Amino acid sequence: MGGAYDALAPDGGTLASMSFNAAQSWLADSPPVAAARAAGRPLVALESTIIAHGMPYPENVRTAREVEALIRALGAEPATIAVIGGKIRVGLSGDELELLGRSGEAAKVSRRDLPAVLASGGLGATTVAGTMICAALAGIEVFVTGGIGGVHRGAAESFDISADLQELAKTSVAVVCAGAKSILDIGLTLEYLETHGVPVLACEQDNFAAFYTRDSGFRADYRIDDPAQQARFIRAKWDLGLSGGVVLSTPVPSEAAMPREEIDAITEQALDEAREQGITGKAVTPFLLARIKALTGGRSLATNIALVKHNAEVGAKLALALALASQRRA
Ligand code: PSU
Ligand code: MN
Repeated sequence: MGGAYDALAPDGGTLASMSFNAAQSWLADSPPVAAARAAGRPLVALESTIIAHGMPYPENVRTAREVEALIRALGAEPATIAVIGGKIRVGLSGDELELLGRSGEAAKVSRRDLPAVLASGGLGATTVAGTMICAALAGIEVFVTGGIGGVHRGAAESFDISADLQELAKTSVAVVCAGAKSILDIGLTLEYLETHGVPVLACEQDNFAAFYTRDSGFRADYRIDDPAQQARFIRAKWDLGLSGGVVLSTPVPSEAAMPREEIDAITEQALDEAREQGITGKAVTPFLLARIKALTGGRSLATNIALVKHNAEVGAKLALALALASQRRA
């Protein structure tokens, strides 16, 4: 920003700095997150849709706490993000996790929904897109989730493409995930990311992961196993001003993966049911997740928990490596 816009800002600041400060008035760090910042400890963002809409109570809250503990044990500080009482909360207390996990009333908050839930003072669980926006505003570079949203099967008709992909195209946060679920068209999801210049990195294997199973059948763009090298890749991108996200895919641990044929059949059935019942819009993904959970007799939940924990370890190591890379340069 500059030129004529400068005249609009008080105190000689630019309009850009003014809007940054205005954004900060909507954010609130938890005491542990504030302490980590003061101590220079790296932060790892976590989403809350997975807690409010992705898993049942009480496993959701227990998992959220265990994931936070894993990140802390590796020397980073977890910052679970949600909208509560008119603020974007960066880091949640045990009571706040409990509220999100059991109220059943949290809105699913993507880019479109963030102003509505903030302005109304309501309760909101942030999606991958919503969490990326909040993480970037909070200065957090690494965000751990389960699976990213993507291009839905049949999107040529339905136009259903997750806002997560648009966000990856523009917001500079590294997103650690176990790939994308096969409820999506994974091939088209990767095409979309390529068009928008979003690099897809894989670690532990060459291929992009498929959430409940390790292998989507599609190659990731680059395989980088070493966190220091992952950090170097990400620094190079952002140093060049190539804004936007980076996807880091890591597969579910073998012992927790589900049999491919079983999950494929169940996914087809859930997709048929969604079509028959006319489910559309933001309800599609939660509907499919809930049906898959029911149709696997809850076994998919154990897989889901295992992959999120594994992602948390990969994300914490990346956050530490990024912090180290910045220190070396300073
Ligand atoms: N994929 C999963 N589990 C999830 C989600 C996606 O395997 O819980 C959630 C994430 O919060 C993601 C959102 O950002 O669903 C995508 O929803 P939609 O397809 O409506 O954009
Ligand atoms: Mn959608």
